[in-house]
Amino acid sequence: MFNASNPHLPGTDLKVWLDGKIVPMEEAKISVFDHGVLYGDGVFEGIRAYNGKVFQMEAHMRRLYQGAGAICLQIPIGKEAFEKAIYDTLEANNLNNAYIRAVVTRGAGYLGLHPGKTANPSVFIITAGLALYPLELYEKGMPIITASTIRNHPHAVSAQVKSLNYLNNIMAQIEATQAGVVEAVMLNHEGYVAECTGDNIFIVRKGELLTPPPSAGILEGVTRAVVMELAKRRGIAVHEKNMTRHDLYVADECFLTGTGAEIMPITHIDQRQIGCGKIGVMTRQLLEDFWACTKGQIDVQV
Ligand code: PXG
Repeated sequence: MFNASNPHLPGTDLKVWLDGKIVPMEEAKISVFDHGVLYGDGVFEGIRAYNGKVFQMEAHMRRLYQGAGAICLQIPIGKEAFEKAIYDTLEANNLNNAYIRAVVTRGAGYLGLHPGKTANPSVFIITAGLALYPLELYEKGMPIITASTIRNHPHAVSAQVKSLNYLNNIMAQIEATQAGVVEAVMLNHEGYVAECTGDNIFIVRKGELLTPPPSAGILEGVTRAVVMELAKRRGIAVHEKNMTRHDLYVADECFLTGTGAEIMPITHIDQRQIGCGKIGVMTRQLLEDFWACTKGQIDVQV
């Protein structure tokens, strides 16, 4: 597991916040009877800190608490205490630029689906160094495929709930890996474009920005919301619109957004070249604006 190129991946001395205590990673353990493990019953957030500041903390906390509420899971601490716990964990690990994983599980109980079989929800927070995409990818862009695995049906558990069950997306991620790429577009049950396994998708068409609507069954990404706001501030029209795979193939530009990827230009989809085959003009503008946001030079709260 040890990764010498990233000193904060497992194998080192990470400290983890677990149910109110900061403990060495070896001691950060949860029960095999935790319903998060047995049933994927719980919610999580993937967040980033830039220069010691948690990016879009409020939006991530809102999504976490709303997601928990939607699955009748009472997070045992309040938002303020949660935010403090995140900063305490960053400090304990001496991290300014980090990936933050906040997880709430239904807690340990006994076998059987019913949440009444659990006692107390568990909360843990992992902060780690980032395994970033190589910088040149932000210039060159990357290829993706469309997966045959469809996104969860929007009338099943909402994609807004960032639940601990990501199996559908993992199946699509496996398809991506097998095709030799790092991301895959998932269509929804109607064949419209939904999103990638851990990123939202945008295209540029005739100078306008298009992205699938929440009704397509997507997670409304925090990065997506920031990018939509940045585009509006540049006077770029943004439309939430159902798109087919064909719309992607003939787009002028395409990019993905996500906490890990930030804004990633897409050059090929299913081996069709998109636009000029490298980062497009509008994608570059938005990426520069986004990086200015992460540096605190542009203030956007979503
Ligand atoms: N769609 C899905 C299905 C996601 O899981 C996004 C879009 C982008 O949302 P944000 O809010 O990040 O702009 C996500 C986010 C991880 C990890 O470790 C996953 C995400 C984010 C951060 C880390 O797997 N998914």
